[in-house]
Amino acid sequence: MAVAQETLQHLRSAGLSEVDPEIAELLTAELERQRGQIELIASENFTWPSVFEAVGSVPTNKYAEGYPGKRYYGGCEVVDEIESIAIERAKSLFGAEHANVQPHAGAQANMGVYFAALQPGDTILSMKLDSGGHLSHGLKVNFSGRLYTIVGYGVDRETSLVDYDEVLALAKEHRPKLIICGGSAYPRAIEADRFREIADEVDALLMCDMAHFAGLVAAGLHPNPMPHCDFVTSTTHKTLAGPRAGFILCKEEFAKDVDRAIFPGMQGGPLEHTIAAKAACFKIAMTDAFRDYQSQVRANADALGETLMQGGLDLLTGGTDTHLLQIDLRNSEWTGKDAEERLHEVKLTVNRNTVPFDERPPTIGSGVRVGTPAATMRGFDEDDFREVGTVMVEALADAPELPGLNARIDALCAKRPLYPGFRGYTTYAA
Ligand code: DSN
Repeated sequence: MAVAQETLQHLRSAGLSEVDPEIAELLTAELERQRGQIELIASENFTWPSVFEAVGSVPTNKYAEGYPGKRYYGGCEVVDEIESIAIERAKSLFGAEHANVQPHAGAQANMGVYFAALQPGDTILSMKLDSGGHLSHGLKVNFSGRLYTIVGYGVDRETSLVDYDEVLALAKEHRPKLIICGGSAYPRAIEADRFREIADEVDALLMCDMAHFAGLVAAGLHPNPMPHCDFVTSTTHKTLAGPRAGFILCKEEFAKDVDRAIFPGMQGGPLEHTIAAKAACFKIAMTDAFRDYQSQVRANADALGETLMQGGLDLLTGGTDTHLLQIDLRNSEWTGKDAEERLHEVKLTVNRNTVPFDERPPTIGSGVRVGTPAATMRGFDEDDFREVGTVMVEALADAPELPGLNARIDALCAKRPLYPGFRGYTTYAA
């Protein structure tokens, strides 16, 4: 069958569903997927409609290499204002002397700090991946592990908590130029003040990667690492609930180095539409409503943790101070991979994870990481999370009645609709 030739005139005004129905249908399918399951991946969230609007906005058309007032392109007067507002809001939200809001994602934020603070070959002391660190903190196959000498600290075998004596001993032995605290799968508060004492003893710089708990910091529910650190990096799309992106905070003395590291060091044109969305995200994060949301994220994490433990599952550290929990499956029949797949069957979306001293490879893992930010965003309260926890326990028991568990998750999803009123991507047209 002949496909009608698109006219330039039509393309100039047509919406996605007209131009590319295949992709529009898949976007709607993804919306329905998100609506029809319970999102428990600790690093994911459902962002605000206002953020969607900014991400889909006209600065996507604009090149703006450089920084506000110092660009390499004309026509930057409006995006200069947008980026300056985002910078000021980031500084004020976290009490930072300097902010760079251009990193495209968390890994780029971390890379920006390394490029600003280190030379290739310098030593970084960071948390091992299986203890809760992140691949951009020094995994061998990541740029961080390839460019720098990495020394990893772990957690205590009994408590699964950071062993500060070990961190100090390793710092004294290896004299790192940079110490990193924070990670992706550590359920307890990051004590940046204690890391600062260690960094001072060995004259090291200190960076905190607060990507996971930045929203809790903004809400005053997790200690702010900024007063103790030279650099703080973050994403904006996890607990912060903003666009998929990153940013760096630092002391003024490192401002120029950080800015130069990001541009021209490693990125070209900043994504000013995403920076507009970051500005909106920071504004929302300053409100009482956001504090209420984060308080509910925390309360829900405690309710879920208690339910899982009452149901016989082990949690690393026996609970959480944050939005995330690590289920330790080593005393069960389950691997992380199998548990992830079983939970998927009852529409609970999680990710497998290694646990400290894991003998299984990361592709299998002996843990499952869960978090409460996304479901809390659609209105889940403690009772809802107790029901989620009960379904998880039953799904991981012997011979579960899967259709019944599925029906219970369907009921929760119907009770707490995601983006009610949003009809998907089939009616958008200019
Ligand atoms: N930050 C990671 C996570 O926590 O899922 C992804 O790289």
